[in-house]
Amino acid sequence: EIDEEWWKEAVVYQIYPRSFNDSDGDGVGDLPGIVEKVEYLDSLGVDVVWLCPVYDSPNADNGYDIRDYRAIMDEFGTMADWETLLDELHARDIKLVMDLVVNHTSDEHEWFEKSRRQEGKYEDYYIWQAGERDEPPNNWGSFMGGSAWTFDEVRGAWYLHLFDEKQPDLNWRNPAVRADVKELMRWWLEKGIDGFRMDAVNFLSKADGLPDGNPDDWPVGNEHTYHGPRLIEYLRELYDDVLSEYDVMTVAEMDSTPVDLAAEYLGEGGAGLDMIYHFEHMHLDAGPRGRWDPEGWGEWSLVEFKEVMSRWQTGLRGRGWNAVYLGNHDQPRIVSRFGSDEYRAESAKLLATFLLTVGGTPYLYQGDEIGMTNAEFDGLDELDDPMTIGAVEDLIADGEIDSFDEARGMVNYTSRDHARTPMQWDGSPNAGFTDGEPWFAVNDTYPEINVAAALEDEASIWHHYRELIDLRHDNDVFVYGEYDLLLPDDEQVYAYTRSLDDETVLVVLNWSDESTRFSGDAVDDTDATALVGTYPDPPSAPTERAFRPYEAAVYRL
Ligand code: TEU
Repeated sequence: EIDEEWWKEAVVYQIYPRSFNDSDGDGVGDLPGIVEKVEYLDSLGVDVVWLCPVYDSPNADNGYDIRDYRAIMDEFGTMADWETLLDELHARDIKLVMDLVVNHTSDEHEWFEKSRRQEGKYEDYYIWQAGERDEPPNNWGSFMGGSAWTFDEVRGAWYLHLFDEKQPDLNWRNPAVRADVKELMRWWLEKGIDGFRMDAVNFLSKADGLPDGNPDDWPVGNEHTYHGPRLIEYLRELYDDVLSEYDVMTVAEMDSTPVDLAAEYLGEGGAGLDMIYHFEHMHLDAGPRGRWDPEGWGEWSLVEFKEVMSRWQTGLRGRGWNAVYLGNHDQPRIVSRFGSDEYRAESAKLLATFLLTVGGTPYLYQGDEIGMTNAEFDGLDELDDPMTIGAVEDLIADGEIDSFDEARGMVNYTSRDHARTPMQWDGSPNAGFTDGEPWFAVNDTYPEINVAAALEDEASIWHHYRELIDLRHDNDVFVYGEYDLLLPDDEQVYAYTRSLDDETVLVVLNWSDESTRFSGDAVDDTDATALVGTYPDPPSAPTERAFRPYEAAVYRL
């Protein structure tokens, strides 16, 4: 028995507001700019928008460092603009999910200002440690490079920041912190939002005693900060005291979550979360020492990818619901990573076919619907992302590399900045993103890769997304059907069926740049009909002839 829920049937579209659409010519995307594009989102057919942080912030991490949870960032507009956006989305039956960033605040948040001055109840709002100013409390490293500890001159003590030094970690052991978080969640829910994407929540509970971490890990100490002893209790408290009262969706970002642990976090029988972003497929192509290893990045195998995805598809059966994504604002572009720039259109359509036919709620990231690709960065001065910059600076400081040049390949493969170049709306200067000077350079592919061109071409990636979204909306088998992997050891073909009641669909993806046949011994395709294909003339039956490079097709059996 499957419980039907609106968020299981939804297609989610993620917006990174800074890079989406600028309405006032200051070079920064903004809320009125998104309002201008609501019609566009509706025409694509998405059901939910996940909006990355739009709160007041000094922008040490593009809004993931929040100064005031109840105010809108000046560059993005006003609360009235945000309300207009909510209304315009709701008028078209599109829901709005907000980013909830409560592992940390900005160091400019009022709570931190009071905490460093040890004012009243705020004294223990963050993770403070006494000690000498030249000896951090332990060896933990920050995601943004350097130590995870900064000595605060005002308080004369160290504070923990797993991310930038301007992102101090909140002390979740303190019930007053949890009460304040619950209050701000309720404040937004009462405004009528439809859910939260919960940022970095696997870090909320730190290990007792703050022990040193394995010095060879990245970041050092992560085994003591991921999935800490009280995490389930904290999540459950948010659910019991707030979330359970609203018909909203939650999706928690949780790096390094094995599927069995995910099952404990999901659902009313668990910690109450609806969905989790796991990262197992994000780790496949990292070097031996993680994402910022300048050696060995970029290698991954389809067999392993299928094993990971299938383990989650079947592992949550009856226990939870998947969130399916290939990219977001923290990852490189999906075509350049999991597809091929050379076979850009073909591979982008294959990736779309996968995202929209596999089990779980699909999350699309802005620009993927037109097949945007990675940019080319020639030096640190061309980058914005504090994580990439911190990683390269650490490699140089540790003597592992001498200069940016030795990290160039890695950066141009994996930097978070590839996802943050402005959205390419048309072929006019700055891709129609802004009339001013863009805050971040537009990818120079825009004369060819842009929304206007994609809308005009019936055979474009965009129209393929549109077709698949319709197909999913019209056929429950793509939402609720059981997933079964075929040919697990095939190095080129990813094929699976989805079955619901007496209906079975088959998805065949030639995930390679060479033609190959689908050896369909496992399925009976005598009555197969092609529903969607990525080339103009899909094989009429899956075994009829070879699949061309990156060719994908969906069949009803
Ligand atoms: O990302 C969290 C994050 O960086 C880790 O979960 C992940 O382990 C890392 O990306 C591995 O490469 C969220 C936001 O999505 C990100 O943009 C923010 O910078 C970060 O939190 C801090 O708020």
